Amino acid sequence: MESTRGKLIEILSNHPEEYLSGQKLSQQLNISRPAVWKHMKELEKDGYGIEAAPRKGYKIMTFPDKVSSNTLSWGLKTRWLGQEMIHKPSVTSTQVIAHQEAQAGAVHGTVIVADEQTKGRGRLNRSWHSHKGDGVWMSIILRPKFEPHKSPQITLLAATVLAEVFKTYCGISPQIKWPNDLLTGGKKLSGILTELQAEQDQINYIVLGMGINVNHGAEQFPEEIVDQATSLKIETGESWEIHTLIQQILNTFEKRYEEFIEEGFRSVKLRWEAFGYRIGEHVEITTHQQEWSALIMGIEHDGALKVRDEEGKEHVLYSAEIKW
Ligand code: BT5
Repeated sequence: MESTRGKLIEILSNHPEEYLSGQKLSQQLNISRPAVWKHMKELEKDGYGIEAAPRKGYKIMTFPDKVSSNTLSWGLKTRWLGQEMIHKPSVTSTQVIAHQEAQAGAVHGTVIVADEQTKGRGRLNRSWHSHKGDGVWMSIILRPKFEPHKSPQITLLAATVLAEVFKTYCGISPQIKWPNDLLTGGKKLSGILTELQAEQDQINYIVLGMGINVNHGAEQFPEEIVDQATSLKIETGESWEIHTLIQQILNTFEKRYEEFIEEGFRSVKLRWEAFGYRIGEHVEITTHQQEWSALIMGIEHDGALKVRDEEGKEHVLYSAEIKW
């Protein structure tokens, strides 16, 4: 993060054992000493523990476990994703804010994060429960140059990114239920919602929403989903810092998105199938409100679901619901 406060935190954290004088900091940052003091107060508001010792200077004592646009940005290793970071304590849905921001011209890679959503949404007008402070409720604005028909591939890409982070960073073994559910232990840990604003052959923007249950105990889930929902804490027995988890996701997403743009869906497909839910098994599927049995074969080169019905006939599905 290139802002003055970002530089200040970088200097302080590079000198964990030392007091740095207000004068030295003001010279390094090219700002006045009162301005240094003001930034320190802002850092304290963000949850940083700063010790100010007379005649010695400032020293950082503790880092915050708090989500703010500052804590989300510090330490983020991306080049474009999340360089514009919007954090809100409470929103109806980060998707709604993202659409507003995108329509007002927000740049590719803008990220919107909320502590709470009062009207979080899933697909097909379903709702998404977003308990305050316990999860990742985030939307990313993308402005890709590819054709609109490829946009569902972004959902699958996002699912592989989350699966990769859950596996490598949190040490769990997630599965991806086509197209947008992340499951672990047979329960839903995370959901993805991709919304598109496009003309016939051109995407204006995509809003990619990700919801992850992080520090919920079972008692935080409403009754209607408690049997089917889980959280990282339930699965691992540990609490997770939300802003650090978001940074892991953004760092990984930027890398995988760039690979996808350069190499196409091939790299996503391989990774997706490695995490695919019940590949090679018989499941119940709903398409156009009809339920039928099928064997999941995998996904097509474009991300569609490939199944074989009971008569042995193969189908390529662009819209379907797999029953758990
Ligand atoms: C999804 O829809 O799974 C997409 C969820 C996307 C949520 C993110 S949060 C940030 C951004 N802002 C939003 O407003 N949305 C996005 P779908 O596949 O339709 O699944 C919805 C169903 O999952 C619901 O009908 C419930 O059965 C179940 N559900 C709702 N909340 C849940 C939760 N927190 N954990 C697990 N399952 C949940």
